[in-house]
Amino acid sequence: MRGVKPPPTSGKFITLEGGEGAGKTTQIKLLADFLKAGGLDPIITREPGGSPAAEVIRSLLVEGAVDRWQPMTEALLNFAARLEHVRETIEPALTAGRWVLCDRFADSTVAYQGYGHDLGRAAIDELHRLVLGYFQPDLTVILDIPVDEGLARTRNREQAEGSREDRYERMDEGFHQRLRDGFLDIARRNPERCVVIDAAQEPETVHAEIRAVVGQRLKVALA
Ligand code: T5A
Repeated sequence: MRGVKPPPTSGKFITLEGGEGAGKTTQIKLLADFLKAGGLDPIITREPGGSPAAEVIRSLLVEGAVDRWQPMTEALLNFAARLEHVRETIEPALTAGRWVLCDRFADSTVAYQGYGHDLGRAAIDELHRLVLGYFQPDLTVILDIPVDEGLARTRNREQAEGSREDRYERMDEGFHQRLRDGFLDIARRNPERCVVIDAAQEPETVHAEIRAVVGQRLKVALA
């Protein structure tokens, strides 16, 4: 599959990216509801995970200590899960003409393992080409929020739900700042694919900006 370009599709592939607590899950649901109201039938999916085999790999990744794996092992596991996810879930949906809304994709490996864990962008890009060729989203929305605000949101949610901290939330502030800078760098390097949105705003304001960007970038008239 190396170097193979994706098949022609009529569906659209949109990814939402950002650091911890940026609001991706919240915004994907709002976008899906909006698209459904407009007559589309989008699927919502997520990474790591999104297909039966990829969910098995997710359980290895999201459980346990943050230093359970070498950073390169983590990158390899994320790409192994991603290959399953793309082949089993994303490509079939796109080929069937459906829109795919994905909570995190390959930019998260660039940001977390490449920038956060210092593997470097080039190593992750090389891995991407090896595993997925030139397959990329049609549009990537990067939800940008100051580190302390994003972490405060996730901690409030955990207190409200009584859930435990995500393993990456335990990393130091320098790590989270590298993530934020990494996502902004990805956006600068890929202006045709990526749009940065200020995620510190009210959820409805963020949603309205995402709707506008989807309409403009994908050249679709959305009610
Ligand atoms: N990872 C992933 C890698 O290291 N490498 C990779 O290649 C990939 C793909 C996945 C972890 O794996 C790492 C990154 C992650 O650490 P996960 O469990 O899937 O972990 O969790 P996350 O993707 O980090 O998602 P979260 O659920 O933690 O955050 P979201 O989805 O960005 O935020 P959301 O919508 O759940 O909102 C968080 C809280 O804030 C509130 C919400 O109600 C919620 O309580 N909120 C707002 N509050 C105020 N104003 C707004 N605008 C708000 N929007 C949301």
